[in-house]
Amino acid sequence: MVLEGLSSSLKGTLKKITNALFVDDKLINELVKDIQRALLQSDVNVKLVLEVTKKIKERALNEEPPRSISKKEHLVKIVYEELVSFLGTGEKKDFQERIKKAGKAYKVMLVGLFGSGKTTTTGKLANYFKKRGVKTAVLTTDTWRPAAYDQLEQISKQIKADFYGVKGEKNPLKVYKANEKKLDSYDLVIIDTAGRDALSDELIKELNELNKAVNPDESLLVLSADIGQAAEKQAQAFHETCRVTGVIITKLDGTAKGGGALIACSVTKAPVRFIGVGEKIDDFEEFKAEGFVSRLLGMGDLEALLEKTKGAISEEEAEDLGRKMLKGDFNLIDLYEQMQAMKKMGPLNKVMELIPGMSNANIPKEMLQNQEGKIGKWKYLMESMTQEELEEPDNIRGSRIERISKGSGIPASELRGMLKQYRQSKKLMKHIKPGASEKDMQRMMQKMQGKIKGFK
Ligand SMILES: Nc1nc2c(ncn2[C@@H]2O[C@H](COP(=O)(O)OP(=O)(O)OP(=O)(O)O)[C@@H](O)[C@H]2O)c(=O)[nH]1
Ligand SMILES: [Mg+2]
Repeated sequence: MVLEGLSSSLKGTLKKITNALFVDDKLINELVKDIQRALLQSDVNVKLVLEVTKKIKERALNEEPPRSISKKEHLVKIVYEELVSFLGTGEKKDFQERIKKAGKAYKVMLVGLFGSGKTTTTGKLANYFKKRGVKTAVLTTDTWRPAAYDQLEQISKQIKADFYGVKGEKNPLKVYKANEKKLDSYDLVIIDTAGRDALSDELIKELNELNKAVNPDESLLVLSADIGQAAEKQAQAFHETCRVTGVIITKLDGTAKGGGALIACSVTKAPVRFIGVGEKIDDFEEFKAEGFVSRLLGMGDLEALLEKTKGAISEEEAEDLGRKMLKGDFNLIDLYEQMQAMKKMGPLNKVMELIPGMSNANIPKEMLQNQEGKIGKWKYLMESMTQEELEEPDNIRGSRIERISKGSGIPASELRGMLKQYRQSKKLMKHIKPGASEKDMQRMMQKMQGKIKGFK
């Protein structure tokens, strides 16, 4: 996990919320202090830390939670949302979309300090887009470091990307001019540049000239996570030279200071687009604030789960099912429908990973796989039942079990399991009083789905 330290302190903080008896000012104050401490330890600038925690506090004290969630859940949601907006500043553009629309070679120039990871990232980025079917070339304009040419050539070979440069040439502008025509036939051209100190005039002058000649569609600033807060000054200086359109943070795998770098570059108003999380070519991810914060907080990919649930059952269907259950006429068909809805969300073990708290649950893989197979078997079993049996499963006993098992070709043990699960689900419903509120209903649905997943 990237930013292990920050993640574990934030998780600890959220646990405090879960364990608290109720939400009061004391809990909110404690929460805010904890988050401040966690962010400061991750080297985030004090001023920014105060800004984000002030927002969290204000919302926590003043906002009423929506009817569908509890106060505690609402508090977690506020923390999540504020951290996402904190990390996800700047305009997001769909890279691939822009490459497609450009109608000419889309030029991306990587700039940054010495050793920040530009050359490695040139390869990672090329690999990323090549895999997505984009015709990609890489060009080295690093004429300062003697081995720069060979380094990028080597990486390009490894990922089978077309490589351009002029060996021995000392002037980066000439290197670019010599290759300009050939590069026009690509969809995407990634240009590696020499490392420089953003605050050194001579190097900045050279970068400025190259930038004018290339006129890149994107200038991505490559920053190593270990510079922490110092990222801010560097980002600003690079931005003034060549209008930074996005940032790539590298080496997030190796430092506790990454929080500082991730946040500091927000001064450029350019979003973090990718992150490097290791030395290997595939240790590279597109950066999405929502997913990143969910992972930091240990909530699984909450957003992705919500997306998936949307496609699964419509609200009306869920309401229908809910009403039936309240009336107590929940039957096997409804149980089957519910299983079907869950199946639509994707492979169960994948769905589990996405459910908050579930990714850590020790559920054997085989059990989840069995669960998937089970739905298919249930279908056969149900096809061998009479309408009455489907509606009154409690009547399925003795010889009926044998008949259904024979008719469907599914072992009787499987049928007994299905009936057991039905009874468990039905028992859960008894906890609901007549006239139960929407909120009770939702809670129960959640519980029930939990039971179905944990089915033994
Ligand atoms: N752990 C880790 N190492 C990385 C990552 N990205 C790059 N590196 C390492 O950082 C070192 C420097 O990387 P380069 O790509 O050569 O950096 P550069 O910015 O091109 O360096 P100059 O051209 O000298 O300015 C290399 O040893 C890389 O393997 C990353 O995401 N994680
Ligand atoms: Mg380099």
